[in-house]
Amino acid sequence: MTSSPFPDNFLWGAATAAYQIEGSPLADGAGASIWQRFSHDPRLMASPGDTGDVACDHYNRMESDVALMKELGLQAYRFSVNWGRVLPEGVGRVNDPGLDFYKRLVDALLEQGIEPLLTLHHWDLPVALDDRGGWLNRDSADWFAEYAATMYRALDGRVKKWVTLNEPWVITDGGYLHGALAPGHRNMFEAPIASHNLMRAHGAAVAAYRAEGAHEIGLVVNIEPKYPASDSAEDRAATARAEAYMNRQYLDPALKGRYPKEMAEIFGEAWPEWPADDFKLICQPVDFIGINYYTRNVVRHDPNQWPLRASPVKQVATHTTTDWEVHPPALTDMLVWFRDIYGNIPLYITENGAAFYDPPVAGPDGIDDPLRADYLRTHIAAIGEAIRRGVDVRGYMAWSLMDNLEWSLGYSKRFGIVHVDYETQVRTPKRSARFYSEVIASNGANLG
Ligand code: PNW
Repeated sequence: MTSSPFPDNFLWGAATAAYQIEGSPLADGAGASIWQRFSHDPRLMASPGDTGDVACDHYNRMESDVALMKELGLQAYRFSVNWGRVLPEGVGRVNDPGLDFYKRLVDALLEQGIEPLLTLHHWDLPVALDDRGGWLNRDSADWFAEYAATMYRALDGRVKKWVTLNEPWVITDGGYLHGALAPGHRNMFEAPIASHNLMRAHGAAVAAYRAEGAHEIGLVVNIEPKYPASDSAEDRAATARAEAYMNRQYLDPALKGRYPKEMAEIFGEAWPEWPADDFKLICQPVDFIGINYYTRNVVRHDPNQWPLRASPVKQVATHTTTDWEVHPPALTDMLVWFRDIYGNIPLYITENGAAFYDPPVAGPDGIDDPLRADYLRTHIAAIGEAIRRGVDVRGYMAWSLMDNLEWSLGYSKRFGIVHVDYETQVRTPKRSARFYSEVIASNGANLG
């Protein structure tokens, strides 16, 4: 028997995102998002034909989904708001039926004693704003602050924990540099501008929230620890570039008011001079940082990899069906790394989980997913180890509450602790969900 390293008020929950689960993307007066447009273009989707039109039909099944969360013993639920449901043109006119969906969701959660963690933006930018340049337009900071203020006025007090952006790195790397995600651009000159405007939008939303009388607000980033493949100077420099690009490009400006020096080296002539005043807006005090952790990377120098000149070295290890190495010690390392570089800011693990093969239909005995249950166990234990080493981690959100649309990879990648049968919309908690319920009930004791 080992006692639990997790504090008594540690928050155990699960996470989702609007476009991945809701369905009914245009219902009740909602404006379309860039994911609506992207997923309906089969040339762009790696999984053509999969769209968010129905997804998990959560928009129509919200009450029973909240009841399921209660049954699993979740203490918190992280979800995102589809901006265009609330503001169909992105700014200006508020669409009350859309806003009402999120009010009803928050009320249902609070009624069950489940704490809402609200993410304002998880990638579904309204097309009306994309048509005005999206994140390439400097006005996007004002658009986002207006949207944020609309949400605070509607839900503040009932929602205490707010997230501005989910994973700005994925938005720009996928959406503006490599084109694998909406809006599907492939442009080295656009990527830094989109990143910078996302960070300005984050700062403007934090400032708007302070003006409304804030509770708690934070930024969510994805962090993938980078380890050099060898001790050579070239591999170490490649690792430093990879770490700056993926892990520090957003945290450094938000928490230190500047970009890592490697950014100019990576982007060359595409890296602009930024107005000094912008960093005052970007570097607003935040109450917490949310970290999404899935995997690590072992990195080697690779002159043919554009623009990083670094590439991952595949390890002999278990890999998920998204081909991500399972390596829990890197989660402990990463949390200690964060504290050493940025200070002991309160942290939440806002996503962690794994896609493994599960059948499309649950059998009579449900879904047995030992690899996912083991992924959760070993990663939660790795967080416990970081807490023992003094890192201030306050909560854990499993990704994901249920199987859902894995963006351009579609429905074949199942990340849920609850299985979804997409023909019938029947939800079946997997063995991993039952395991997680026990973790919650024991507050993370005895994980090995
Ligand atoms: C996150 N990477 O995306 C997102 O927040 C979720 O919406 C998504 O479903 C989940 O992780 C699983 O993919 C990421 O390449 C996508 O490092 C890509 C990366 C990281 C996170």
